[in-house]
Amino acid sequence: MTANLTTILSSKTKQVEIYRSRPTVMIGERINPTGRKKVLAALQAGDFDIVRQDAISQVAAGAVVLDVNAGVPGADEPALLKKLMQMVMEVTDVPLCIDTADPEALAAALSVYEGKPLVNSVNGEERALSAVLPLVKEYGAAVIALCMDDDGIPETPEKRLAVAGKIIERAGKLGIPPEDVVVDPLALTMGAESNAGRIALETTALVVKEFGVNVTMGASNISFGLPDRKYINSTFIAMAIHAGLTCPITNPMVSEVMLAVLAADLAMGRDEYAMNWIKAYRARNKK
Ligand code: THG
Repeated sequence: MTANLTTILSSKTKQVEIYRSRPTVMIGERINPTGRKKVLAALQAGDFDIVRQDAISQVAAGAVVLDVNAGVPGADEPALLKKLMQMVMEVTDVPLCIDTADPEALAAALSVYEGKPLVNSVNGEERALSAVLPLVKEYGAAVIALCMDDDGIPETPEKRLAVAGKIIERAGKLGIPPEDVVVDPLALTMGAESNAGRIALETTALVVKEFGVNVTMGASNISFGLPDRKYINSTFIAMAIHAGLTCPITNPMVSEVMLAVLAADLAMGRDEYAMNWIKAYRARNKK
């Protein structure tokens, strides 16, 4: 059992600490045209209001970091990502999670970011490691390590653990400390593979035990294509928090999910005197 590590992210004015005995850090998923058709249509029409609105409303709902993805087919991703990030930084003051697979877009985004962002993401493919990790080091960022490599997504938790280990080691060689590597065990849709949830949960537990690093997940992926997603997502996220998840990328505006996170934090001893639970209760009942 390794000691739990603390990952620190920051914006110009705010610092966020990710640590296993502290409240779960919600990373808002909604600014993502690849994951949301409405955002895609708005961006294609040159309408950016939805981005500002999604930034403000996710923070109001409890997100303390915002994921920003600018994957619009045919668009100039470096320029668009920079623009979306600047827009989000104008209307909120939370740290950002830069969601791109394009190293050029990543470099552009890092150059305009003020603070310490979370780079989303690097994986174990040789090409990704050599393109992304030097940028992470240069800008002093933290990075999400996806448990997949040149051979694809491993089917067993042990093999995913090995990919995480490889990425942590490569990062270390460049001077990126393990606390700045946040592992993503990969939450895939359970509608297509009924073991997807279990594998993500078991990988999470192994990664925590072996490396003590923080763990993220695109936690809503799990229910793609299934009905009544909010019940699946809220149950799964509580289980993942028990396994060691510390900073899910998810939708804080789904109250079932937010309540499950608050209740799981309480059950895990991450909510001293139940302050967060009571605060959220009062906020709900004021309306
Ligand atoms: N790991 C990491 N980053 C990620 C993911 C991950 N980033 C992208 C994604 N996965 C997480 N983001 C989302 C965003 C939206 C949804 C799920 C994950 C989602 N969208 C609804 C849908 O598709 O049905 C909403 C659709 C809509 O409004 O149009 O569920 O795994 N590191």
